[in-house]
Amino acid sequence: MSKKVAKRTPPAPAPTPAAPPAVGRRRWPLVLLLLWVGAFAAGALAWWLVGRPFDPLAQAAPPPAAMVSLPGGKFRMGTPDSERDGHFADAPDHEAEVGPFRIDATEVTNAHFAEFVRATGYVTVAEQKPTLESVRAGLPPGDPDPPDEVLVPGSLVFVPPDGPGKHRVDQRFKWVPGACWKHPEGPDSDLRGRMDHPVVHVCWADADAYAKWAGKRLPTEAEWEFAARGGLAGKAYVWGDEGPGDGGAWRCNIWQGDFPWRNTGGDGFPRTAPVKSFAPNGYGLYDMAGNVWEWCADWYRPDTYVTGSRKDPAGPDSSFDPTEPNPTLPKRVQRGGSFLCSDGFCSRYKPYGRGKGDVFSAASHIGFRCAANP
Ligand SMILES: [Ca+2]
Repeated sequence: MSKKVAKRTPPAPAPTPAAPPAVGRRRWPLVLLLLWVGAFAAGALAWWLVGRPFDPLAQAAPPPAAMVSLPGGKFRMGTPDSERDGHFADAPDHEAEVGPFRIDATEVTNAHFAEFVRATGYVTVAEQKPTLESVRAGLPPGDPDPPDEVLVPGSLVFVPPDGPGKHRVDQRFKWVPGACWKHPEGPDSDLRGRMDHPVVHVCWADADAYAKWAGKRLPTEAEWEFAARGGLAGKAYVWGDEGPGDGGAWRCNIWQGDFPWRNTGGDGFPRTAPVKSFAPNGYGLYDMAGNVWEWCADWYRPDTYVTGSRKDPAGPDSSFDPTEPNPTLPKRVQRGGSFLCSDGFCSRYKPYGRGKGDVFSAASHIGFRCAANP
C-alpha cells in the first residue's frame, strides 16, 4: 500500500517588506513650495507695512477740528525789551484790544489738510513750478532771471550741518525738489505715522485757501498773541514763568542741544510732534509755543507796534523788511516759533515773539491754525 504523501503546498513567499515611503524625496517639493509661499507672504507683509506708497488722501477722515471761543479784551501786546532779534520788532509793549473770536485748539494737521485736498483737488504752491514773479521777488533789483531749469516744484527743508560752526540760514535749509506737504523731507519721505502732525510746506496762500474752505480765516497777529497768552499777563511763556524744561518735563516742542547741528531731541521730538503732545495753555490751546511757526493774516513791518492801531489791529497795508535785499518782498507775520527754536538761538516761541515769512515760501517748520468770528 502506497503511502500517500500529502502534497505540500509550498509556503507562500514572505511578503516583501514594503519599501519605506520616500518621505524626504516626495515632500521636498512641498517644503520648497511652502518656503517660497512663506517668503513671498513675509515680503508682501513688509511691503504693506513700510514699502508701499502712502497716500494721505486715502486715510480715514479725522473728526472736525475743535475751536475755542475767546471773549477778547484788552491785553499787553509785545515786550518792553526786544531781545537779540531786534529786527523782528516785537517792542515796544503796548495795550491792544481784540473783540471776541474763535481759534483752532490745535495747528491744522496733515489729516485735516488732506480733507481739504480731497474735497477740492487743491494743489499747494510747493507742488507747482515756481513762477518767475515769485523768484524775482526775493532777488535784489538788477539781478538776472534764474534759468528755467531751476524752476521746479519743491520747498525748503531743514538739514542739520555735519558739525559745529557758524552756518548761514541758506546752509541750514536746502531747496529740495519734490518736497511738499505730502513729502516733508523730499520725494522719498511720506506722512506714514504723521497724519496727526501739523501740516508743513504751506505758503500763506495755501493756508488762506484752506481757511476759506473751512469757513474760517487766519488769525490776526493780535488775536494770535491774545490767545497765546492764555489769560496770563506779563509772563515769559505761554504757560507762565518756568523755563521750558524746568523740572525735567518739557512744556513744548523746541530744540535741545547745539543748534543747528546737534539735536538731542530731549523733548521727544527732533522734528514736528503730533498736535496735543504737550499740555495746553490757560485757554485750552495746544502748541502755542514751538512745533511749527503759524501764519497770521497781517503783513509784516518792523514798525507795526509804533504806528499801528491799538483796537482790533489788523496790521499794516503792505509789508516792508529793511533786512532784505528787496525790502518790499511781500511778507506776512508768523507766530509761535517751531521745533527749531531754542533759547541759545531763537527765543521767538515766547508769546510776544514775532516771525515773518515771504508769502511765496514754504518750509519744513511752517504751518498754521485758523480763527473765526464768534
Ligand atoms: Ca523738539
